[in-house]
Amino acid sequence: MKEIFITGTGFWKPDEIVTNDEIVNSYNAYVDKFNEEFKAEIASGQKSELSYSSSEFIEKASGIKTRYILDKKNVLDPNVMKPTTPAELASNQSLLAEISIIAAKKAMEAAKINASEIDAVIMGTSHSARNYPAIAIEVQEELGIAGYGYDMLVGCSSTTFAISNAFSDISSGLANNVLVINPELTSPANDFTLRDSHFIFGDACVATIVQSQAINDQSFKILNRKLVTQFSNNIRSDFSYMNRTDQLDRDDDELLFRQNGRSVFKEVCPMVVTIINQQLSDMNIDICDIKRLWLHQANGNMISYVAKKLYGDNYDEKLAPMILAEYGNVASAGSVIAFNQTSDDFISGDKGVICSFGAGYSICSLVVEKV
Ligand code: CO8
Repeated sequence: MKEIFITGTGFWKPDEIVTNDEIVNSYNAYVDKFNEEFKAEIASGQKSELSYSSSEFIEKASGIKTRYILDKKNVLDPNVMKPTTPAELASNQSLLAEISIIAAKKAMEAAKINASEIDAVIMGTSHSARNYPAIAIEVQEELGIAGYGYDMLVGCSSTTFAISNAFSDISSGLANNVLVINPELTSPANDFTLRDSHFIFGDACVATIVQSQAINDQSFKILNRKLVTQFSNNIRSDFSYMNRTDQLDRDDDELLFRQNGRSVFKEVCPMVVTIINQQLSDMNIDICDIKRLWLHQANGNMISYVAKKLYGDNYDEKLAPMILAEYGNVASAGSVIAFNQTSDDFISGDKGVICSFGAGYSICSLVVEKV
């Protein structure tokens, strides 16, 4: 069995940070505008009056304090409430490719590897900019990488599933060195006029180099992978090429991200605990020997639920970092950005778990060890 390593990671985030107060003020201005505009419909019961959002609720319910968003001005404008993005045309570089290239260059620099040494590019994301040609192939061409590239969609587990695919491609002999890219532009898919989810997401992109050799002393060996999916409609995005033919005539906004957040919380957290426990038990590893859990960054209460069940109620918060306080939920990029930000203190032999969970449902847990 080949040994396979994560040898470097890098990430991109937008320049502008948006605080809870800023996003709440914008939402509440939208509420005032809506309630005034639809006063008659609200009075006759045809429409429901909207209620204010609050920073206190957001921080308590999610742990999120800020997020980085692509086009702050338009997202916060109560008359717009969405970002504007450059046109995706054959003549332009795709925005997903552009941010992937920035993250990829940082990952390649961290791994000390050149494009000419990479054999494949795998792009995983919860929303792609187009059906084809693959963003991975565009990035491959732009960076001058030989071999092959492909895109895959696995919701919030797209990053870890893509790393797992890189592992499989390397262990089967298809490739030696793989670039995994995970652009997560969530803001175009987020309905900023929805009170229960307007605050959740941030934009980001992460890139990971997966190799058949630990070429630097920053590398982490991937010891084990565990992947589980279970169908659920509790997180859905219905945006599809079939919207034009399904005769439902739904507005764009109705096709965006929707979730039953409380059910997701209740159903997914116990699954994650069971999966990590099973995985560690199969490997004969005690949880005390896991120095850090880099968990999916959707909600701080979910992270502490999982960490408490695994480590015990009085666990040290450093064991399960919450980068979501600064970045928000950056979909599948979250667990690997947490790994990127909080793995510098690992010494040879230290072990950690990178675990994503969310839409699908999809869960992927990777046990890694510092070389
Ligand atoms: N301000 C003030 N009050 C609010 C607000 C608000 N903004 N929103 C809701 N409330 C109120 C509700 O009306 C309710 O009031 P009442 O009790 O009087 O009925 C009360 O607060 C409680 O509401 P909830 O039960 O909805 O609140 P929760 O405590 O469950 O918190 C969360 C809501 C934060 C959404 C929480 O349920 C959660 O995070 N769940 C997990 C969700 C999750 O992990 N989802 C996965 C996300 S999907 C993903 O990660 C990738 C998807 C792809 C990217 C998508 C791009 C757009």
